[in-house]
Amino acid sequence: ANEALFVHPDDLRTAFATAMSHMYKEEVPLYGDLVQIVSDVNREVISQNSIEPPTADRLERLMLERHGAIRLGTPEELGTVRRIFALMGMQPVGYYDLSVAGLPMHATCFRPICESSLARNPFRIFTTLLRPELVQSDAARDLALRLLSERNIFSQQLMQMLKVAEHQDHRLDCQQGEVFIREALRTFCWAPVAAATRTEYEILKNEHPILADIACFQTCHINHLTPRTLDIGRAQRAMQEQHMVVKERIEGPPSRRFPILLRQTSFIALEERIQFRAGDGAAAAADLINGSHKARFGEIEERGTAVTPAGRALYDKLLGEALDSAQHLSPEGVDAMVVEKFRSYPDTWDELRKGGLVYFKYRCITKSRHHLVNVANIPLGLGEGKDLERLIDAGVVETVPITYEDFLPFSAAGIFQSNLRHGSRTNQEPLQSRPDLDALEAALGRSVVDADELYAAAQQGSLQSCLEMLRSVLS
Ligand code: OOG
Ligand code: NI
Repeated sequence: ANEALFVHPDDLRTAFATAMSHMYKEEVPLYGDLVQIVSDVNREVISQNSIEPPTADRLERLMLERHGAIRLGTPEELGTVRRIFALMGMQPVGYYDLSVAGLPMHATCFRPICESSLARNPFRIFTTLLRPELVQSDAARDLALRLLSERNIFSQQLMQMLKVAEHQDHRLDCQQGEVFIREALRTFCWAPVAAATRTEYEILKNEHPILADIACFQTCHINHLTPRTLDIGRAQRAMQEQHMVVKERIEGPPSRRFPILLRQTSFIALEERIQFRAGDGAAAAADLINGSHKARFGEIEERGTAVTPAGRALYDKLLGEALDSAQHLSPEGVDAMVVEKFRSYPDTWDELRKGGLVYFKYRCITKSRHHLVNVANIPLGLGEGKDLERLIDAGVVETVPITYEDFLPFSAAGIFQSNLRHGSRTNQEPLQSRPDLDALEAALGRSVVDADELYAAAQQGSLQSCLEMLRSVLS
């Protein structure tokens, strides 16, 4: 085969993400409005704050950047989805136990992991998998499993392309790439004719609304696509001005001078028309029965710096304390409590970095030997520890925050909850359960990547090349 004919996985991912965004705009026009709001806000922020966006990421990446979410029913579905995303350079990163929030599911995030791919397009898909063992009613569980066993969400041509790619060192040429994207979109599109009857749908929905969404349809529809905003407060106000029904609170940390992790909010899932299969006993079996379903919503997010395990422990502690003491408060009361508690989360770059709370990259910005030796007084035999602080103080080495590329399980749970109708078991009542990483990895057919290891390696790698650079200038 001619090497030059193969599409680079980064390009395949961008083509797929773009096609997905077009499809979702057609399906949910309000998503198009959201993208417009976010791009207007981003432009304003950039023009008001100087040319550079207030993030380490380039504007080009920012405009492309989206994450989406899908909900899968079976381990086999997850296994195939893993193969689909692998061709686009996306790997499963992290394990999210959603049972802590009363959801019978666990999740991972498919995303690129190497720095150059992340810089080109960090497209991510938050992917949940049903855990039938956490469904309490035997009848509902059996019904869900039967419906899932009867569906096939992957077209033959898609399966064919996966095989072809796997015989070509996991690559596709342009023409194959086009077929692949077209067929992959079918898996994630909206199919408003349910594979269930109204009664079956109701049984699942009464058990847990998420169960009806997972098991009653012939596709695993993408349920949102999220653009990244530079100012979530401003974007949220713009959403309200356009009369979108917006979730009551922004999830995640409060607004800060040095943003960490991610803040998210959404417009509430739309009530959409669907059709149910007529029951077997119905007179005219071909007739479809009108109904409606709520699953798809629009979300925006603001991303900050990735935090170390110590930074994460502090985040979890403060958020936990805030939510515990705010249990009976209004959404505004909860926000005020979160702001109050987070006063003890350092918010200067120096404290965050020296306290080992965030991940960042070292960048050498002086390459002149004269400057290093005579102006910055850097010793010729450069060591690591103290010298590094001196290099930073002298402006020879600069530190750049590393963007958080992942998700937050409690924010995800908050997003889920606000999109489920208020029903019996939906209000954060924890299920009796434990995480089950082994089961998720067995379904994937591989292990999940540890996000912390990626951030730590990026930080360490930048330190190494920075020191090598300085040593070579000084030698
Ligand atoms: C996924 C919700 C989680 C996020 O951004 O945390 C999520 C879902 O509703 O399927 O997308
Ligand atoms: Ni999301």
